[in-house]
Amino acid sequence: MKNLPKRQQGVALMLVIFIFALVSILAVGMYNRQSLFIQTSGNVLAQSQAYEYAIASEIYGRRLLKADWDEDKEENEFVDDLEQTSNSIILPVEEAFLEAQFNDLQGRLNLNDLVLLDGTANELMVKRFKRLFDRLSIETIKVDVLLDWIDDNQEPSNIEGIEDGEYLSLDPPYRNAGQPFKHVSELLLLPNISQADYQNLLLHVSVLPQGRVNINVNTATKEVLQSLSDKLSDSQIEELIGQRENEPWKDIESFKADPLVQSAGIDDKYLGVYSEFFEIATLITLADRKSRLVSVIYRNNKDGVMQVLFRDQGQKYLITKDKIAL
Ligand SMILES: [Ca+2]
Ligand SMILES: [Ca+2]
Repeated sequence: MKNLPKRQQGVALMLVIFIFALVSILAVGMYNRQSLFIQTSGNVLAQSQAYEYAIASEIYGRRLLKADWDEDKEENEFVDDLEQTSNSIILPVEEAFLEAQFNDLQGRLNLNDLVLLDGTANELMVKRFKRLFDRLSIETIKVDVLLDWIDDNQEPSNIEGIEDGEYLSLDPPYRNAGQPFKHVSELLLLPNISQADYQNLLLHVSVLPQGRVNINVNTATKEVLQSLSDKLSDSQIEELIGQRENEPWKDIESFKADPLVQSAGIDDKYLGVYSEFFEIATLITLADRKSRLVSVIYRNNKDGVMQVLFRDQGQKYLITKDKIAL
């Protein structure tokens, strides 16, 4: 540049600075895109890794259910109690932290059993649900509203029921289902239900096939047991629970023969001592992210064969039981 006049040297310098600036802008742009790409790939990788851990937890859970069935088969005594399902487990795994619990879905009241297969109200179950709602102090939703949600007629049940007429006057308007519940979160579609009542109910109600599932008295929650009669006091319920912890009922006859059950006048209809529907709920924490999976498992009591009925990654309140470390 020595031989160039001063003016031209200045132009060349400006050009160099301009090119340098341009290259820097491009480089920063490329760097940003690259880091975003690396972060996105990292997220996707962590997500699928967490999902694989959750699936592994489900498979392990299914093995436990099978082993449990095999044992019952050997003894020819099909009984499911709370022994294996009363706690949640925590387990550190490579790079992640796993929390999981079993839920016996037959320890809860099946929403779909509010209605019989012929479409009419199941009065015994309606009574049980009303007692459960009283027991849990559920105020923002009425049992009759649930009943009308499922039945496929348009006549409101009793005084508190509501049908399409009410739903269509809501903003936005919609219709009720007129069919069995498909998922427990449908409860949130019922007008005015509070989040607190919903969460409270989640632990005591289930969504299972209509007209074929018994309530397992060995795994029923305290509130569900109490819903079987209005003659059971708190202390009597505690006594019953203490008894079943010592020795679960082997069949429904021995449950019926219990003096406490007799004095409470419990109707043994839709009651049983074993379960076929379970939930395996898993929460994985990996790289500061939470990944959730709830698998609903059907274990056929006749042959022990298992089916995953569905998998749900959208549930929030998964781990509810006391934790034990493995
Ligand atoms: Ca109705
Ligand atoms: Ca209806």
